Amino acid sequence: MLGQFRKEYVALNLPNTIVDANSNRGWSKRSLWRWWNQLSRFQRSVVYILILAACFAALYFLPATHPSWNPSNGKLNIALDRNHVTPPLSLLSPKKAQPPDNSLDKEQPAKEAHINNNTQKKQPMLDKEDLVLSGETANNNNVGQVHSPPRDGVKFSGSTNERQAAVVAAFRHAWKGYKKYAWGHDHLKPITGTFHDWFNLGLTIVDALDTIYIMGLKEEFAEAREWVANSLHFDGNRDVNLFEVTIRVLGSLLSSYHLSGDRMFLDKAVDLGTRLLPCFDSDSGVPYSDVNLATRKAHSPKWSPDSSTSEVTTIQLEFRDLSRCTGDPKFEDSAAKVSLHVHGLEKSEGLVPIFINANTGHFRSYSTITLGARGDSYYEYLLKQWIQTGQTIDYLRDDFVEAISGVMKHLTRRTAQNKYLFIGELLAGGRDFKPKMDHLTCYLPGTLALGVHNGLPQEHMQLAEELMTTCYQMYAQQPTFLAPEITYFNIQERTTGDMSVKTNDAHNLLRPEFVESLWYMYQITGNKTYQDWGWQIFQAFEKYAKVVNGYTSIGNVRNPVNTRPRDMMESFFLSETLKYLYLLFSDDPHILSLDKYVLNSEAHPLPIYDT
Ligand code: DMJ
Repeated sequence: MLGQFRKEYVALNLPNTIVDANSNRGWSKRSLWRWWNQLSRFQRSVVYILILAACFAALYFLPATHPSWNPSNGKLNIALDRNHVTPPLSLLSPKKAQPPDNSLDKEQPAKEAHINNNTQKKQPMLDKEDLVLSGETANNNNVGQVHSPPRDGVKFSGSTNERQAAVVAAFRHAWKGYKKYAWGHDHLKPITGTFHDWFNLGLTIVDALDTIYIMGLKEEFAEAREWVANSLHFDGNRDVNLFEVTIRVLGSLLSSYHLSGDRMFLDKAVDLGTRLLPCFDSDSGVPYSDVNLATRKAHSPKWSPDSSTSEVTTIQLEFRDLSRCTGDPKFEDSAAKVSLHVHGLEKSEGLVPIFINANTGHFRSYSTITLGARGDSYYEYLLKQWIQTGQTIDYLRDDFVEAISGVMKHLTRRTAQNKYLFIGELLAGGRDFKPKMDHLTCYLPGTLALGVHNGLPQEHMQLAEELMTTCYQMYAQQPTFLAPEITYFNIQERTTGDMSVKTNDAHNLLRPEFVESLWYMYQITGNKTYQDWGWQIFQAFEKYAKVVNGYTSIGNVRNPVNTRPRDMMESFFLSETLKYLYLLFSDDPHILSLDKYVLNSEAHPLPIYDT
């Protein structure tokens, strides 16, 4: 029996016997028929079974976009592969995006005239080899594509000069203190050698991940990765702020995924993103500010019925990227709708009030207009979303350009003495002008330069350069060479001094905005003065903020002999301030190319897509 079976098996080895590949001669129909007749019934049954099995295997393994047999209803289906779900780009098609009566289309020709023709629609973005596209390569857009980073990660050389090495040493010093006294907690309190928890998410570790990666600190990256993989959990019964957790945690996880190629970071990002989604379940789609990650219940801030405008409009880069990495459109859908909604609201020459109600979807009347706290990154994400999507969503660019015209017209003034240009605030729905500028506003010159780099009006660059001088003066005029949180400007004629600082505003939180702008300006202009300014500021941090166990925010920048240390090192010092300084001092001007990456509001680089 065994012998018979062996013989039959050999006789059924069709591919080798039917076609002689070398001679390219096949069997004739007759010989095939003769061969068939010589088979026993058993042998024929085996052939039938093999053919049937081959058919089933083909049906099973064919890509799901191909017609498939549905045994339950006996019909042919066209199934959608999960990796090929159409992302919500149709939602953002500029024509659909603009409500007819508020359409900017009418103004398009005038606006287009402001755009640099030579640089419009730049295309370099991510090189094809930088991206491994799973699924079919699509035509000219990202519909149906899922982006994956290079498997071995992006390569960085580590520090190449003394200034960079000094920044790395500062990072290590901060990291050492954090490890010793606050490991796994949100923030280090370096004076008392304790910690501070805000969301219980190990914020400093997570926020610093990509800085560590870019600096080439392998050991630190390994220990941080290990903590994220094993100890970062999102099921704690605690409210978190949607915006803060999105820019610091989601942004960093995604960035770390893109840079390192380590899928674990994406898995964590998906878990977190899913838990944040209930924020969008409001009547208007404008998100509530807070959510409990365990119960997934979202609500407005405890202190107000409204969300901050900058917060609800500074989550789109991250949620879009999460969709592009997973092929699941729900994240991008939810967040992009918010931008579209805000686009449709009435504004005053592109400028927005700082509060918006999640249920009604309306701005709070008479609230302040500012490029500082609660307003700032609304403008930043208009531009950066436009860049992230390959300059394909016109309304984002148009709203940005309109807003900057509004800023120039309504918010800028000059000091009486030295004619420094600054950006003030409008109170009571625009009735009163306040000559006050938050340090936060110093992000704007960098963002303007980024816009010009992408073809926006040259006059934005003049505004950027003037604001750089003013922001620099905000540092240089203090005896500590550190800027206060808020500066007031003197616009009355026949007065002396350009700026003043109130006691309650004299603190410095180790914020990044000015060094962020220095990096953009240096990258885009090549002017080394910006590097030198950054070096002066870095030295001031070394002198007045460095303590035995890390770096501390200080309470008074006006008094070098008593800076009143506040015993707090926020995660953005490692995530942003030190990262931007490190990038600023790089010998390689394209260490992080502005044509490949767009940095989120917390300095986490995300890829630029082509749509
Ligand atoms: C950071 O968390 C982000 O840059 C945010 O957009 C504004 N404030 C801080 C840093 O100052």
